Amino acid sequence: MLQLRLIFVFFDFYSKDLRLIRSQMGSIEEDNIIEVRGSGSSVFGDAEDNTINAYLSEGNNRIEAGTGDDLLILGRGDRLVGGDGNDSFFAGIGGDNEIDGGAGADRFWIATAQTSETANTINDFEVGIDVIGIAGLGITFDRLSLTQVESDTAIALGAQELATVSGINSNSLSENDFAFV
Ligand SMILES: [Ca+2]
Ligand SMILES: [Ca+2]
Ligand SMILES: [Ca+2]
Ligand SMILES: [Ca+2]
Repeated sequence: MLQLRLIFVFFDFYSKDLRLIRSQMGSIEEDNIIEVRGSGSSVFGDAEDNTINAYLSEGNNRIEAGTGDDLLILGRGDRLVGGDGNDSFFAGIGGDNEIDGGAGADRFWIATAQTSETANTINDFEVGIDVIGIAGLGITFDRLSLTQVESDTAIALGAQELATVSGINSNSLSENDFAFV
């Protein structure tokens, strides 16, 4: 119960604009919430729809959500794998996470009302299947800059780098690959 409340407080704190996300979360049973703290842990979800909260992580954790439509709240400096299913990742304050969505239509919320201190990296973005989300910033696609950096695309808002999309040419990303709430 405490963990569930923590997540709700997290989203309330972040933005009233996240009502949609919060209402989706209301259906998640509290015994499916896994909290990740500290560093150096390996954490595994199961075949159910898990909520994994790494907001208080101190880095170097490996988190695998497994099969199911999982929801992962990112902390700082972790490796996260969504696995099969339509998974959602929510960036927190820290950033510097390395993310694999895995199979399925995954949503990478790279900004949630505020931006991470360090850009997160998306390893396996699939154009036309996965979506990059910007929540609660009140901006539209034309405010973002997409810059080719070697074989990757860096997504920035002004001077603030939000995410690196590995192995994706900046020309192959368009507004269709983004969601704004
Ligand atoms: Ca799972
Ligand atoms: Ca999954
Ligand atoms: Ca997935
Ligand atoms: Ca995917």
